[in-house]
Amino acid sequence: MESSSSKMSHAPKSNGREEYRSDSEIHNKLKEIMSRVPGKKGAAWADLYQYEGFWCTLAGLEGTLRAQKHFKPQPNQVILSSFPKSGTTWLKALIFAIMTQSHVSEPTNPLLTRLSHECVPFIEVDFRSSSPKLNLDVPLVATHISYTSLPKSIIDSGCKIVYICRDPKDVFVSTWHFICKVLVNEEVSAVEDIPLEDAFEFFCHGLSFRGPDWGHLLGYWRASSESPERILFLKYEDLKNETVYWVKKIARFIGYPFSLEEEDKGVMQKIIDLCSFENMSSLEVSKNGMIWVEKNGVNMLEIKNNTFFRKGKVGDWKNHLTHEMAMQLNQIFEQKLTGSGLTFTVPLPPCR
Ligand code: PAP
Repeated sequence: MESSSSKMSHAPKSNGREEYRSDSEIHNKLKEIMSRVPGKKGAAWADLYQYEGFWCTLAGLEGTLRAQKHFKPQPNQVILSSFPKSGTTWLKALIFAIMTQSHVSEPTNPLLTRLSHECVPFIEVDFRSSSPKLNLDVPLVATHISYTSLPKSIIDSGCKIVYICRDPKDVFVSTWHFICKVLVNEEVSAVEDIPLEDAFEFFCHGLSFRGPDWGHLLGYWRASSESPERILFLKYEDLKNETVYWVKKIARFIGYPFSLEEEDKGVMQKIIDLCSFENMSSLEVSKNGMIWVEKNGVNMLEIKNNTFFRKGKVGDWKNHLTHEMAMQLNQIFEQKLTGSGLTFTVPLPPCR
């Protein structure tokens, strides 16, 4: 053990990041992270550890390191990236449908019977498994990994990345509901439930899964500003308000533009309707299906698919956060994003 650990500390560096040549080096790195950094529960469903400036569960970290080592993008690979609870489920469905648009009206369309998370794998989840099952038919994968920690193979390949972010107030509220629902599915729920106020404080300190949110979106924002032809930066609110415009833009960006004929046939509108919150959340698979995710090295977590469909609205934070909480989060983000050119400009309603 000691000798491989010392080998690991001499692992070659690439762009300042250690590269792990074997699974045992990854294992040792995880042990080092666990021992060096105190795990913190934070606004999450499991303990969080810090790696390259971001908080993550142990399972997520293992997947990240494995993806860094093993993931090789296909030619024409498209990567969907997001901070958790920013619109991933929706964007996965939209891009999957765009890339398979000729099947949009077919009853065998996978999106009708499978959650979009099953159609479009997360690389960090897939590479935790001993037999990764990436769908090679559609070169689309997703990730919650920060830009800093993306596999170097993705950066070097120059493949297209579509990033989605969301008003952090709605991200927080969505995250908190998700944690509560996930915990309710577990037997320990009653003991581990996190009060909204506590989760909020954690979130404001960046302590959430893949947090801090501001660091995550700034990483992609800056990379997108430097290489707009490689990274398309979207906001959930824009996609909600101007869906047609953004779906067209996404399709063109990833190299699957709608032809005039397809537009005339209403293919784009069919995709939008198929992936709408109303349609997706009412599908049998969304209402009654479930997926399993790995919680840590030994346990599996059962998540009901309906957990991924709550309200799907812009501004639901108003029903959960006080004016002071909203101000606090706004101020944190304003300060963190200063000078970046990125804003979340939705003004707060007057204090009641
Ligand atoms: P993930 O990071 O766990 O994959 P993600 O899909 O990014 O979650 O976020 C879930 C949010 O997207 C939920 O928001 P809410 O809690 O504020 O309601 C969910 O309702 C919303 N969502 C899921 N599907 C859609 C959709 N088709 N259209 C719009 N919003 C959606």
